[in-house]
Formats: sequence, structure tokens, C-alpha cells
Amino acid sequence: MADISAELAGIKFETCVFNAAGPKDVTLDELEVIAKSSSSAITMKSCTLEPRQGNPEPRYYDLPEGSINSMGLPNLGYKEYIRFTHLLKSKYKKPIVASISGLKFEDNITIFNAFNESNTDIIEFNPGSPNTIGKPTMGYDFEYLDNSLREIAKVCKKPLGIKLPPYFDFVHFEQVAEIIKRHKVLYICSINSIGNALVVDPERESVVIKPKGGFGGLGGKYIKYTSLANVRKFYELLGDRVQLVGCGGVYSGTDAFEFILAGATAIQLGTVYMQEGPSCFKRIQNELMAYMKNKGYESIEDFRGQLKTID
Ligand code: RRO
Repeated sequence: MADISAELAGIKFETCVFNAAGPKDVTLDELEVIAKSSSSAITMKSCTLEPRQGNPEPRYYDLPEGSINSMGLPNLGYKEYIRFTHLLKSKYKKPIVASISGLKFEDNITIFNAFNESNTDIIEFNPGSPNTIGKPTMGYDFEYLDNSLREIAKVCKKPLGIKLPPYFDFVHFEQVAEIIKRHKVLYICSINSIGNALVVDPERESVVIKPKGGFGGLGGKYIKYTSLANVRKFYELLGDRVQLVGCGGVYSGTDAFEFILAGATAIQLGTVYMQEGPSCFKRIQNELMAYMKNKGYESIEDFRGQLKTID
């Protein structure tokens, strides 16, 4: 059996495959389903200061090879998620990952401060949601990103990761890598959904989700190559100074293998979990182990980052 355990942000993970913030992780019931599955951690929905209903429905739509969503950050408010960390920790052994997506700079400071008293193992800052009506994607405002991380790093006493939106230009990768280097960020999770995609149903001559006239975040197989590019580029720029988590379009153990080759230490499952349910964790972990065994790799460190280029 190949060893697919990982150490992320100083925390031991039994396997490198776990759930992404977002899909089916809003309520305690949903989080318990993840806790009881083979997901190696329990990642919770991004939270805000106040509870939110989110955007009007329909706001999620399955596509043949992925999904489009404009959920609009529906969540129970940060206080509930702090409470959940205590409940979950008393029942399950897995690491807990909290995700914070305050609507304002000051909200993030308040929430990060409060989470110091939680039982979460890791906090993922999420400035990458494309779906908050009337708000830009914070991860594209580099000054805001820099200032937020500076203040968050001052207050946060938990291991800190960041979930970034996708970037498409090498100059932007370089600018973001410089910001990340300045602050105490232990990992980058790339990528959030690709923002403001548009799906058209020709039969109904209509968009498929209600918010924002049909524009929403694209996920699933459509985005795997952009996710891989983001992981690889940050690995090239940051090496092992900052760890990487691959997210976006992983549906199989071979997909997970590709992300590790590109430099990822762990993999998060989003749309595949929405579509397949909790069996996806064990299946993808088993497929990854089988693929590694065929290749003669014993642990993910045997090949992590070793992607070949063509001379
Ligand atoms: O809730 C959402 O609409 C949402 C969030 Br916070 C996010 O980070 N990414 C996404 O695709 N949807």
C-alpha cells in the first residue's frame, strides 16, 4: 500500500485528499457526513460575521463535466462554526479546517480573532469568492490582499492558509507570490471557481442560475487545467517555502497524482463531492494509491513537484 498521508500547515493528515470549502458543509449535519466519510479533514463552509441566506435559487447547476454556482455565501455566521469546532473535535479525530470570508476588512479581523478560541486546526482565508453581489473578487485587488494578510497574520494564532481565485497572467502570479512571501501564510489552495462564467440552455433559451443574470463560478473538469497551472506556477515561484493544495477538477486518483506532480501537498474535492457524495473520498484515495503502486512510488514525497518539462 502506498502511503498517501500528508503534513499540511504542520498538521498531520491521514491522507492527502479531503473536502473543499463550499459543497455541502454549511450545517452540522452536513459536516458530520464529511466527518464520517474518508475525507481526511473536515473543511467548513466559508463564514461571515452575520448568518446569510445567500443568493436566490436556482443558484447551483450540475453540468455534464462540472458545475456552475452563485451561492452567495450562505452560512450560519462565524459563531456557529466556532461552536461546531468544539462539537466535532469531541467526536472525531480529524483535522478541522475553518474558512473565513468576511465581507469587510474589519469583519475578517473580528472573525480571525474569535477563531483563536476555537478548536479548528487550520484557518483558510477565502478572498476568492466571485459571487457576492455588489462585491468584487477580493483576491484580484492586490493592495487589499496585502493589507488584509498583514492584519490577519497579526491576529491569527492558528496555522493560516489562503484559498486564491485563479490567475491567468504570469505577472499576476509574481505579484501574488511576493505578497504571500511577506506574510505568515503556510499554504495556498488553488483555485476557487473560475468567476463569472455563463451557461446557456439553448432549449429553454435561458441561463441556468438566477443570481447576477446567470453569471457564476465554474467548477469541475472544465477548470482542471487552470487549477494545475495555478498550482504549478506558485510552486515554481515559491518552491517549498509555501505549501500548495490543489483544488479544481479532481475526479480521479490520476487527477490527484497530476496535482502532486505539479507540486501539491494535498488535494481538495469540490464539485465531485457535490455530484458523487461521500464515496468520492475513498474512491479517489484508492485510485491514487493504485496509480502510485504501479509507478513504484511509496509516498507522495517521492514524486511531488517532479513534473518534467520538454527541452
Ligand atoms: O458561496 C459562494 O457563492 C461561493 C464561494 Br464563498 C466561493 O468561495 N466560491 C464559490 O464558487 N462560491
